[in-house]
Amino acid sequence: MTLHALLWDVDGTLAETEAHGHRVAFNEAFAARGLDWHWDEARYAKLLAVPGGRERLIADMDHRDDAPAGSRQREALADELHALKNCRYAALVKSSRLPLRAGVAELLRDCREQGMRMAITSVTSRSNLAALLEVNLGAAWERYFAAVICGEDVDRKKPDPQVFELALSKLSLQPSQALAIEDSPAGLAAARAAGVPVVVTRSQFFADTPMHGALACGPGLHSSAGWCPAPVGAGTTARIGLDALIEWHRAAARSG
Ligand code: XBP
Ligand code: MG
Repeated sequence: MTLHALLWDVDGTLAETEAHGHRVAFNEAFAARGLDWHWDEARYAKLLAVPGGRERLIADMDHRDDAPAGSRQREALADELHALKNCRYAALVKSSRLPLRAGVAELLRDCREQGMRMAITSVTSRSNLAALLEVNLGAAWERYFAAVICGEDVDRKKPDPQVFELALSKLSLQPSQALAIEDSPAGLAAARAAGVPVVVTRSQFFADTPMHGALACGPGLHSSAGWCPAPVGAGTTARIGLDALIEWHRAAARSG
């Protein structure tokens, strides 16, 4: 089975956006709304089990005595905080504090040079994605991608497979013709539930999390060191390029 497209996750995969991006912006939103709430990195690491910023806010309120009592009021507050957070996040991104992860620009370049189609398969809000990619890839960032699927496009977020199913349908591909690049257990589960093979680049908050069922898993695309399985033919300093992804994909297709 030949590889026809790479499906890119955003938060944690294209860039380390959580600790110094979304988390900081959530805290700024709490302060702007006059709430004495603060998510430190330890609390945020736990909350990241819930994909989607709005959903994360509601999950946190379930554990707070000072959150609104009714579910309608909680949802209204979550909407308000989420909108504030996304504005703050865009401002943080525009101040260029969130670069692409090492090795990402090179893999994007491989794909463009070799005619490999790419899509975005993220459950983040479209405005967050646009802010991040405009700063890092330029105003014409959408030209990199044959499909862009975000949180607004789906009813159910990861680990539900919907984001991947939608991307495959837009690309007119079978799941086994694509390869997802993910950093989180929810992303891995979502892609696998859609039948899409997955390569995992570990991010800050999922550095030690078990990633069962990934074709390959490693600390980052910038180096072959620490990858399991090791990419065929690569020295330990060579980056993970499109050739390595194609080889992992081919080996998995061969073994059935
Ligand atoms: C990761 C997420 C997102 C972000 C916050 O998305 O769970 O919810 O943390 O973004 P992915 P929003 O890894 O699929 O890119 O606040 O816009 O939901
Ligand atoms: Mg992610």
